[in-house]
Amino acid sequence: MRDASPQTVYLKDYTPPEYLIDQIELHFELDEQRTRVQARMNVRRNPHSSADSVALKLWGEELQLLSIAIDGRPLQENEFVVGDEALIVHEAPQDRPFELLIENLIDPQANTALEGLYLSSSMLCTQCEAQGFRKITWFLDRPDVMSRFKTTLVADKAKYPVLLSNGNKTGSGELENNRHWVSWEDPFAKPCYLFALVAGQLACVADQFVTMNGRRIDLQIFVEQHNVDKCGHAMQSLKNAMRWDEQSYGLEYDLDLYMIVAVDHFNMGAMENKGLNVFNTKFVLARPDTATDSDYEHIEGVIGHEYFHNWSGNRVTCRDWFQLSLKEGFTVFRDQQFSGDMTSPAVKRIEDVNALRTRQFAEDAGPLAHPVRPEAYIEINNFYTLTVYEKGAEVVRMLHTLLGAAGFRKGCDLYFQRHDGQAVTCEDFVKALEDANGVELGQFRRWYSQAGTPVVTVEQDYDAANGRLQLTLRQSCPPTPNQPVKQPLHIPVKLGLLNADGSPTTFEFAGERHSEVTLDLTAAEQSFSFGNLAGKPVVSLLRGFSAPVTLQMPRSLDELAFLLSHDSDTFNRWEAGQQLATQAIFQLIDSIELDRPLQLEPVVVDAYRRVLADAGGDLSYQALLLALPEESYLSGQMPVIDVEAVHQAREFVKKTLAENLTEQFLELYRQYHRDESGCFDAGAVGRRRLKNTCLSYLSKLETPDSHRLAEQQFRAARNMTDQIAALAAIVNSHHPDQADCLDSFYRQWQQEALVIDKWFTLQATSSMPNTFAKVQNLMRHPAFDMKTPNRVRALVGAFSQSNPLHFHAANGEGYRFLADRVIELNALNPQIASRMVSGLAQWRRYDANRQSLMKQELQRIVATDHLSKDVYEIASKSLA
Ligand code: 0A1
Ligand code: ZN
Repeated sequence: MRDASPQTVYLKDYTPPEYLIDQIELHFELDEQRTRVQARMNVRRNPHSSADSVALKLWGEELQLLSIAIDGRPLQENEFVVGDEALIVHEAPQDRPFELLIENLIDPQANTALEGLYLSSSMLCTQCEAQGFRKITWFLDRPDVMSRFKTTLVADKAKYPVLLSNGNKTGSGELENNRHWVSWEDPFAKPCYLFALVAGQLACVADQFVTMNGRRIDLQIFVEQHNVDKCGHAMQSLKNAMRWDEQSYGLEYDLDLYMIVAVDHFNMGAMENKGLNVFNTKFVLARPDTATDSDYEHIEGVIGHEYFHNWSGNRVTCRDWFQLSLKEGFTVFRDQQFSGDMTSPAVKRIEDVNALRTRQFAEDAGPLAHPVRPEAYIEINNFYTLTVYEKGAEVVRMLHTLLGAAGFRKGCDLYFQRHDGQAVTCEDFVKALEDANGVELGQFRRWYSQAGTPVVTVEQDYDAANGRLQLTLRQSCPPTPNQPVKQPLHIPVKLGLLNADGSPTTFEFAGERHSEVTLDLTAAEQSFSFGNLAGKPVVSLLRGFSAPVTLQMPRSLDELAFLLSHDSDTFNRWEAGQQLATQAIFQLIDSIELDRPLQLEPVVVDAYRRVLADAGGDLSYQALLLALPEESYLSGQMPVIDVEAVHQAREFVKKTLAENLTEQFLELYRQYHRDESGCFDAGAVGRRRLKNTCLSYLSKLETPDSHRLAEQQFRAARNMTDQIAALAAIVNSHHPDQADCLDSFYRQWQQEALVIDKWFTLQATSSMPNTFAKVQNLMRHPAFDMKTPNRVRALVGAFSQSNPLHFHAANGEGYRFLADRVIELNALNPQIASRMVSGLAQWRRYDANRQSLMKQELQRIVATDHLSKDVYEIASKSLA
C-alpha cells in the first residue's frame, strides 16, 4: 500500500509558471554524506501568468533546510512552510525582482535512487531529468523555467581533483585543508533538468573539433584511469556526430567545450546536460576485445543522440513533460538517420523496425498504452517509454516522408530559428513544418494524441482487360485505455509494383507515371487505382515501413519467397522473409497444439538456400535475412501466447534449416571466419555478423562437430563479438564444456564490469533446462549487486524480458521471483523497480493459469508498504 494516494498530473491543467528565475548562482561544498548547497536566485513574477496568488512554491525533496532569505533578510518561521515535496513562501515580493537565497544539506551517499546528486563508485555526479534538481535544492523545477547558471564547486583536492559543471570554466583556486574550488558559467539559459555537476578522480581523453565556421571546440571524455584505452570509438563518434549535424541540419555546436563523463551507476543510457553529458559507461567504453560490434553501434548511436539534443532539446526545449516526444522522438529520428548514414541505412532501418515491432507494439497493445504525447501521469519517469521515443521517432519520420527531405529540412530550419531559446510544444513543431512548406497537417496531428497501433488491411482487384489494379486499404485501431473509439489517421503508405519475372515496373497513378509512390491513406476505407500495367503485378506495400502500423495482407508462401528474392526495396525484401518464417512457424504451432508431427515446408528451405547462396554482397543485410523472427515478435501475433509452442516451433525451424543446409552454413562460416583482433569497419562487422549467424544455426545440430566449432571459436577469439557469439552458442546448446567455458570467461573478464554484465545476461537468457535455478544462484554471486542498474538489467531484466520460455514457467516461479525483486528494488531505486514490472504487465495475453499467477504477483506488489509512485503507477495500471 502506498502511504498517501498519489496525484495525477494532467496536460489539460497546464498553466504558465507564476514566477521566473532568470539567474541562479550555485555554490556546492561537496561531501559524500553532507553536501552543502547554496542557491542564490534572481526571481521575478512572470508577466505571462494570470494567477493572482502571492505565494511562491518551490519544489524540493529530501532536503534539509539551513537558511532562507529574500534580498538579504532571513525569513521568519511564519513566513514560509517546508513540506515533503515543496517549500512555500507565503508572500513573495510582487512589484520587483528579488533575490532568494537558500542554503540546504543533502546526503549523496544515501541516494540509491540515482536521481539528484549521488555517489557512483568514488565519483559524485548528478541526474536531474526529469525532476532530479528538486533533490539538490528548492527550485521551480519545470522545463519552461529557464535560467542562466553559475556554479562553484568546492571539494577535497585529493578525492575530487576534477570538478565539472555546465558551460565554460571561469576560475579555480586552492583553499585551506587540502580543498580547492572551480567555477563554471553556462551562457545559455536552460531548464534545471539540464544542470549537471561531476566530481572525482577522473582521467581525461581530449581532442578537438573545428566547426563549419572555423571555431575550435575542445572535446573531453572523462573516465576512470583504467578505462582511458576504451574511449577512442566514443570520441570518433562524437566528431562524426558534430560533422553530421552540420551537414544534415546546418546545426553547429555553440559552446567552446563539450564534455562527456562515463559513470558506472546510471538509470538510463545517457543524459544530454548542456556541455556536460553524463553517460552510462556501457555507451562510452569500447575496445575490440571487450565490446561487441553491436556495442560499437550503440555507442555511436547514443553519443549521436545526446549530441543532437544540444539543438533538439537544449536550445529548443519542452514546455512541459507531456511534450517529451518533442525532443525525444525528434532526437531518436536524428540519431537513426545518423547511424544509418555512418553504416548502412538498409540494415539500420530493419533493426529499428524490428525493435519497434517487438517491443513498442506490445506496449501499444497492453494496459500501459499511451499516446506519443501523453495526457496524464503519476510519475513522469514512467513516461520515458518506447512509445514516446521510438513511436515518436516514427511520427517524425512520417513527417519527413510526407514533406520530402528538402521540405522537412526547411521546416526544421524554421523550427530552430523560430523557437531558439524557448520551451515549446509538439504543436509548435508541426506548425513550423506546416508554415515552412505551406501545407496543412491537421489530421496528421492525431498521431500525437491517439494511442494504439493501427491495422491496415488490403484488398486487390486486378482488371486484366484494362491493365488496371485497384487497391482498397482499410484502417482501424483497437481501443486503448481511456480511448475506446479511434479516428482514422493520416498514414503514408509507400508502394511499388513488381512484374511476374521479379523486375520492378512503372505504373500510372493519378495521371502520372511512377516507379514508386506514397499513398495518403486518410479515410477508414480508401481505394487507389494504378494503370498502364502489362500484367498482374505483385504489390510491394508499406516500403521502408513507411508508417508504424500492422499491415495485414494475406500472401502465399510462394509469393513471399518471390518477394524475398526480388523486391528492390531492402526493407520489404527482409519483411517477406520474416513473414515467410512467421507463417511457417505458425503452421508448426498449430501442429504442436494438435499433436501432429512437425514438418517444414520445402519452399521455406529453398528460400533460405537462395539467401545463403547470394544476397547481393552486403553481409550484414544477408545475416538479417537469415535471422528468424524473435519469439517475442511471434508471441505478439498470437491471441493467447503459448510460450512453449512458440519456442519449440521456432527451434524446429532453426534446426531443420541447419540440418538441410549444413554444408551451405559451413561454407559461409569458413569463408568469412577470420582470426582477427576485431575492428569496427563495415567489412569486418558484416563478416562477423554473417559468420556468427551461421554458427548459431550450426550449433542447433548438437553434434560433436558443431560443439567443437563453437568451442574453437570461443577459445581462439581475439574480439568480443566472436567470443560472445561462440559462448552464446555454447550456453544455448547441450555443450559438454559449458560450465568450463563460462568459468574461464568469468576469470578472464572479472575486472571488466561491462563484460561481466554480458556473462550474467547470457546465462539469464539461456533456453536450456535449469536456467531458473542458475538465475537464483547468480543472485547470490559476489559480483551481483542490486544497487547497480546495469547488473540488475543484465540478470533480472534479461531473465524477465528476454527469456519468455523460463520466465513464463507454468508454475509461476518466474513471476514470484520478479515480484520479489521489484519489491526489493522499490526501496532502493524506484525507477529501476518500475521498469522491471513490465515483465508482468502483459498478463492478459497468456492462458488462464498464467494470468492468475501474474495478476497475483502484481497485486502483491501493489499491496507493498511504502510503494513508490513509480512502481504504483505501473503495477496498478497493469491491473486495471
Ligand atoms: N534524456 C535522456 C534520457 C534520460 C531520461 C531520464 C533520466 O533519468 C531519469 C536519464 C536520462 C536521453 O534521451 O538520452
Ligand atoms: Zn534523448
